[in-house]
Amino acid sequence: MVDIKRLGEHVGEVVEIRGWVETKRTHGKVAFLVVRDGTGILQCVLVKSQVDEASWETHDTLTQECVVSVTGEVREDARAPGGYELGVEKLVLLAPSEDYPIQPKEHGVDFLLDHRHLWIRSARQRAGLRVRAEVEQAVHDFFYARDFVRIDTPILTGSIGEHAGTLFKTDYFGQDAYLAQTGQLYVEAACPAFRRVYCFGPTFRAEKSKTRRHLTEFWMVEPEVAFADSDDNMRLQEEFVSYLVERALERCSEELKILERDTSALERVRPPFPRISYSEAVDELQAKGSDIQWGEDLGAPDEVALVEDRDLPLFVYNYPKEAKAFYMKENPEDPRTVLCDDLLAPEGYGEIIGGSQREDDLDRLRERIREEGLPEEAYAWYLDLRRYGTFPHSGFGLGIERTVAWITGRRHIRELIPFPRLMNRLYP
Ligand code: NSS
Repeated sequence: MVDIKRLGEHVGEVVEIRGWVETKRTHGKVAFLVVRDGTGILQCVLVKSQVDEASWETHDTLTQECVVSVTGEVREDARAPGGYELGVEKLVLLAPSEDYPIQPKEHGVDFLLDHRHLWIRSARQRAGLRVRAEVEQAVHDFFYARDFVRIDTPILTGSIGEHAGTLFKTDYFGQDAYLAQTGQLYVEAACPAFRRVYCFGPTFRAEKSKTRRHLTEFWMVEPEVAFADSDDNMRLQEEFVSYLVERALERCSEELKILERDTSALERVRPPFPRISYSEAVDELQAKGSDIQWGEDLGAPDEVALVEDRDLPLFVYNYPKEAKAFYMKENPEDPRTVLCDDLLAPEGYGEIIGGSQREDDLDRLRERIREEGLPEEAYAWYLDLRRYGTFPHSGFGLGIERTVAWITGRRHIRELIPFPRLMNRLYP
């Protein structure tokens, strides 16, 4: 048995492939099957006079998504998808598939999400998920090449990582535990051990919003670097994002074509990215007619308005303290603000990264924990990091689904995770 992807190495040979039937067309004594084996799709041509009777009879019974074994000669054919076709000699049905629910017609999105376990076989879903897998691989390659050590952080935690409002709480042998909103506090602890670290895993937020940008379970990559300030942090972000885009362009051109992504905008994504301060952003938004007031966090429409005339991702830095998390370092030049940044993707995709320099002063950090009303006991270990050899450090979190939605040009991030978890969806 050979992979469809490798057929180029077998031109002129008789090979067997196994896979799922996508379509079948019969014109009198000739039939065309399109078979998918997970590595590619292949057109298989059956001529009644050239196959045994059993094979021809079998072809008659084939339905969408049944599994077949097809044996035949590999022929080069520029018009065929993938560039090759199979001149069938033998066809065997390996498993039936009756009344496949997803038909080649328009289905409502709820129906498709209810059938997500089958929907992921469809061409566009496959393309999106393959880009995701490439981007994930690129994440590891990027950090590995730069001497980062990967740290796997816990999913069950006792301290709140971001904000109390979106916690999934569970009982941990009589104690409260939370599903991790972030791995950040733990990569900060690993920083003095390895200097450059990152974690990459699922994170959880009980988001009560049903937007196209929110999942309750999403994957986040979070690097943390010792002796890096907020500027260094933004430089790492622009290099990182440019690399992810470049890798997708380089290795997923077929998939981006299937998704009808206009890649010209992506090709321009190179460092440096423009930067504006939060205060400048507020001025810009007010000039555009928004009623945002200094101090408020930017909403999704604000983010869209800021990027609409720009074709590169945009950094907005140094937000007001009250709009951001407790661990961010106060800006010495304007204590109303913190040393942080959000990276907004172009084309209306909004925030894909949140990052900051961390508060490294023990007393200030303790004060912030108190101000936020967080339980200090749960952060004793985190405060220890400032007690025993504190150091300036910065890091950020990039949301994989939002990033891949932007790269693939898909509107809704739920399509870029194999099995999305949304406020009203735990099935399948
Ligand atoms: O809340 S963040 O802005 N930042 C953090 O969690 C920090 N602890 C990261 C760090 O500095 N190590 O989230 C970071 C990114 C954000 O920009 C989005 O791209 C993504 O995580 N994110 C989400 N994606 C999908 N769904 C939801 N609900 C979501 N929330 C954040």
